[in-house]
Amino acid sequence: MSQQPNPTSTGGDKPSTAKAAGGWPALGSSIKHTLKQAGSLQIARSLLKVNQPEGFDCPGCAWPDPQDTSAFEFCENGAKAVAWEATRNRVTAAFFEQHPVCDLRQRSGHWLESQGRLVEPMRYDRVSDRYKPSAWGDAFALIGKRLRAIDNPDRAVFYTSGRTSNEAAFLYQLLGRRLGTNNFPDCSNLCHESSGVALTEAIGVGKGTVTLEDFDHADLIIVIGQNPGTNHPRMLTELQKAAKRGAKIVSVNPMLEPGLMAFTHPQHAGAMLTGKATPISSRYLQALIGGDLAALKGVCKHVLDAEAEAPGTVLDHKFIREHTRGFDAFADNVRLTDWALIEEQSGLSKQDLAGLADDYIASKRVIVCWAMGLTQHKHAVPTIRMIVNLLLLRGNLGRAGAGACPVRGHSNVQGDRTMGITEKPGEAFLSKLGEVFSFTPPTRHGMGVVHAIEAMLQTPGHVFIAMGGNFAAATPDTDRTARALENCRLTVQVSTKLNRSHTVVGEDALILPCLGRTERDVTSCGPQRVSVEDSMSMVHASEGRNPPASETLRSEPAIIAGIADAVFGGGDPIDWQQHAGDYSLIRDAIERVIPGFERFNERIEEPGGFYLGNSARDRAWTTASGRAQFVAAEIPDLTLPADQVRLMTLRSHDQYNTTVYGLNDRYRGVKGRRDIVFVNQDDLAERGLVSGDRVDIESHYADGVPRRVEGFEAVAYALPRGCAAGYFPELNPLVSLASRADRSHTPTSKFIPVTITRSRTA
Ligand SMILES: Nc1nc2c(c(=O)[nH]1)N[C@H]1C(S)=C(S)[C@@H](COP(=O)(O)OP(=O)(O)OC[C@H]3O[C@@H](n4cnc5c(=O)[nH]c(N)nc54)[C@H](O)[C@@H]3O)O[C@H]1N2
Ligand SMILES: Nc1nc2c(c(=O)[nH]1)N[C@H]1C(S)=C(S)[C@@H](COP(=O)(O)OP(=O)(O)OC[C@H]3O[C@@H](n4cnc5c(=O)[nH]c(N)nc54)[C@H](O)[C@@H]3O)O[C@H]1N2
Ligand SMILES: [Mo]
Repeated sequence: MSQQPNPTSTGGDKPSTAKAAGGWPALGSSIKHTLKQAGSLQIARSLLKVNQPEGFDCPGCAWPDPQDTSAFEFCENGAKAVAWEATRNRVTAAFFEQHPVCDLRQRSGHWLESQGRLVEPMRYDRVSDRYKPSAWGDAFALIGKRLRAIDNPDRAVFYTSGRTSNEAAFLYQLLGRRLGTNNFPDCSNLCHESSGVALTEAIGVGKGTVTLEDFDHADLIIVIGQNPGTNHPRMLTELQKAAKRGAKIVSVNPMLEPGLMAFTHPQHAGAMLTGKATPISSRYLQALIGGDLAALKGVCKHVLDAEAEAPGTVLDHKFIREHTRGFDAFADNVRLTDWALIEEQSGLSKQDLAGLADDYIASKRVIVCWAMGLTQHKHAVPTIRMIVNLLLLRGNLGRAGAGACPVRGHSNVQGDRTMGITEKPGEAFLSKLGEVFSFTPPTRHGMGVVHAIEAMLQTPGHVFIAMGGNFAAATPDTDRTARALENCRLTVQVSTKLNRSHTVVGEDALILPCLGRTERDVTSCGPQRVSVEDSMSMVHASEGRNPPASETLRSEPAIIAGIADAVFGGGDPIDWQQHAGDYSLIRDAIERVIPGFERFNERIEEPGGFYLGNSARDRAWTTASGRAQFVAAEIPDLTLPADQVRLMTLRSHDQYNTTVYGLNDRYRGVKGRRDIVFVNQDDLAERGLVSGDRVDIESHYADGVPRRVEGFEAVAYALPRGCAAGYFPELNPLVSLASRADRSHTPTSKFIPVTITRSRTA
């Protein structure tokens, strides 16, 4: 189904109120949030410091900052993230006295986080089923004891979420490897892992190849499987600028996302006063969920057909010859693929795909952006490789205004990987690390998220430490993951706010409260700052300005050093406390271990930071063949049994991952609830249901284990037949741990076969 940008729902009566993204309502709502959460003066001051050379990096998304940082380089959802951290509410020892864990377990994620900032270390007491205060020293001693007692270092699991700074991440991986394990599952495993795997195979580097400047030069920007209006609002500025100067923007998404259709810039008073929105997408292709591989292959087929009709005028033959391998096999495979199959499996007509192919051929410079709509699928890796195939056909890699742009999620998820937070570290990295710190790091690969959950399920006695995040809620198969955590000898959560993971405890459990990104971090050596890397490989400094939520809080590096001293007994050749006292020493070590960080301490002084570089951008292909690699991929058959539909789990406009700010999803027209499922109207009718009915949702996997959620409200929505959508994390209980993207092992959170039936509980 192809849609002209017409922001009304075609699927039903309910959320047909889709509006242009941005504008006054966006600004109004961020300010409301801000005032509700914190002292308004402090927040106003904080917001002025977001993404400024002298301020802190926005703890929201990983979209880069423009070089000319105007006074307000923040967006509605960035403002929410800042305000959420700066709340005046506190979770004190008295709170835990009042609320046993069995009570906390009954509360919603929204309620838990709304209680405010964690202020002191707490240890779980099984007898009273309550968290009780623990001195920092006692908490570290317990972790040290448990880590020393494990019979094998691979029984330790070090999870990382993507807000952790480069400095903390580097120290954290050093701790784990010094202990002897590469068990570093991280939120990347749940997020852009498929992009990393696909890009590394195809172009030798697992990161995006474009910089922000490229958006000023692109003639065509394809946004596929991403909802920037909600999740990367500052990207809309680039899309709007591009649209205004005549570049084409094509969206491929099963859901008609208002934020991809039109945009009003909240910082441009003119547009806001007149209410004039800039149309964004010039073409909107409503593919089937998981239909992107077929769709992209169809576009490639058109491009190859056009070349056959006018040889030498469409493909970049010189580029293909000099820079790539595998073209002939790829092209043969595409030619042999049937249009009927492409149309059936993508849900798009040959004509729709020809339109996109014509845009592609007419454009000199093309950028393709994507996010979770592609990565969290069984066929994610070949799908992303098909994006690269398409780009390679006309040399759209390593050229100004063109390239691959996986848009990252967490503000430092990319930096954490660069720092070595990975279960599969490279040999060069390990040997440098060993050389610089005089020890022998383990070379055995460790476990990513799903493998760690399986191991913890199977073998009791692991020690699980989480540097941020909300492991229990963000992972699939909620019940099994809970059992895996409960099987642990010790679970440790380093957190800023209370969340579901604190209610799922191992035999012993600790909550260690830490400073947030927005807060001042002063050690005995003076004020410290940290660094982060954005989605486009820019590394820059971040320095918190707000007073800490409590004097008791420690920084992440201080907590890591405390654990290290407790494990290694203080006599370790690595001086952990010294590093945690002076982050410039950590940066010196990073410079010695990781290429690209030469003169690190000096260069983060530069306003805007520095570019880490990307070999593929320079057309240096560090693949096995030394060339960029085309690959053929067969279109999978995604047909479901007649009674099933395919469900994707999404973010609302009022959440940051498992952090739920509020119960509205403004652009999609939803108010006051999250227990809903969006379904095509005809699919509802076929089941004797109408919008507003209560339904139960059950997923279906080969293991036959019943996984269901009950009493959700069905909402008719403009989705293709056979496609449904609902919110993450409420629907995570439906995702089987065994259902993963091929090769990247990313849980297939947007590829869930379900039946939707009238609720038994209604
Ligand atoms: N405000 C806010 N900002 C965020 C976050 C947040 O929760 N809140 N999270 C951060 C993180 S960690 C991440 S990873 C990013 C996530 O950013 P997104 O990837 O934009 O997030 P999702 O809500 O998961 O939305 C995925 C989009 O993909 C579409 N989609 C789903 N399946 C398919 C498919 O098969 N094909 C196609 N073509 N499209 C599909 C959905 O309709 C939806 O529009 O955002 C980051 N920024
Ligand atoms: N079904 C489904 N599941 C998904 C997804 C999906 O689209 N669908 N998306 C996946 C994706 S893309 C991601 S990235 C993961 C996210 O998974 P996580 O990164 O594990 O989860 P978050 O919700 O971002 O973590 C929120 C918690 O982090 C803590 N926190 C916040 N700031 C800080 C800080 O500065 N330091 C520390 N130490 N802690 C802090 C707070 O206590 C807060 O409660 O979820 C994944 N899970
Ligand atoms: Mo993410």
